[in-house]
Amino acid sequence: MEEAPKILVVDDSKLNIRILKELLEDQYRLAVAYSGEEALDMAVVFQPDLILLDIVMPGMDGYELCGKLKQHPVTADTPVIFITALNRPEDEAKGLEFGAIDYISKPFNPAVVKARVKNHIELKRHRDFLKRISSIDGLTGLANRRRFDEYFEKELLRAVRNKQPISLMMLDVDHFKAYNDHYGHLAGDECLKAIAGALTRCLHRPGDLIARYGGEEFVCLLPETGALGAGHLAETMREAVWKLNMLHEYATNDRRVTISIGVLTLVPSSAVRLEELIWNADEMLYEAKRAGRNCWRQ
Ligand code: GH3
Ligand code: MG
Ligand code: MG
Ligand code: MG
Repeated sequence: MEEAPKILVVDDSKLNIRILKELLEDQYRLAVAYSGEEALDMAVVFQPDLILLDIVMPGMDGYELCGKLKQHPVTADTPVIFITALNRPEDEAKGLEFGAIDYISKPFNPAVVKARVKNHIELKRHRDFLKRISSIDGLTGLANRRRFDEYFEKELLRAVRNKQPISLMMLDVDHFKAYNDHYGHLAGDECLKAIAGALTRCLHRPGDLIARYGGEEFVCLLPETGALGAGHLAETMREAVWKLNMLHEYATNDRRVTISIGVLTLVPSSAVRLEELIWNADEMLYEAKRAGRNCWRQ
């Protein structure tokens, strides 16, 4: 069963909180905060699907809090609904300008509040879903190239800042055209899924990312990993695919499905460009292909 959506209710009045709690607690998981300052910390930890926000509070008011939430990477996409006694149009306009998705004036009608909350949470879930699938490769379930490029860009900057090495691997299935030609495209797809699974099981560090880069090519990014570690992992991955023991009668060498890997390690300078690194890792992959496939080069 799907877990109930989470709502953070922010209001300095205990009475208001109690009313909203009674209205919503049977359908949602609720957290409450009595001030803007408290809400800011809580929103980051609790990660609600929606925030119901009062405006007039001592200390940080609702507008200011809303602006801060919209600037924080964790809460920027969390919908905020103002629920407030301020009922002039200019208050409402200001609330919406601060990034709120909706504005409800008190006294409110409970059924209307419930309906608006429900609609906004559905929209949020739909947005989350679209965001998730836009970064995933449909066949293998790995990250796709878009996600990889985004991550790579970020990690490259971090490596430059921290003067840490970073390693990049390009992995390509050997003689895959022959595999498709002889076993059919569907079998080819199954083969790619099995390889994706085997490669994923080789990774154990949270910062490592493997993605499907295109067709039968995968790419792997290893932050804070030097040449030795990357070489070890390349060998582990090569072996993992070999051990899948998938018959490939038309492979020139081993009669099973294998991969070749190009490995690149560097401590990047700020001048380095992503395309250049991919190109260099590709060169290493080409070396591995020339050396007979089912091997890695760095
Ligand atoms: P090499 O060992 O030099 O890498 O040879 P190769 O045959 O693997 O390389 P080539 O680039 O000639 O062929 C890649 C093949 O991968 C061609 C294409 O039909 C197949 N392919 C690419 N994407 C998919 C896919 O999503 N599913 C399936 N089944 N096949 C794919
Ligand atoms: Mg108040
Ligand atoms: Mg290829
Ligand atoms: Mg290939």
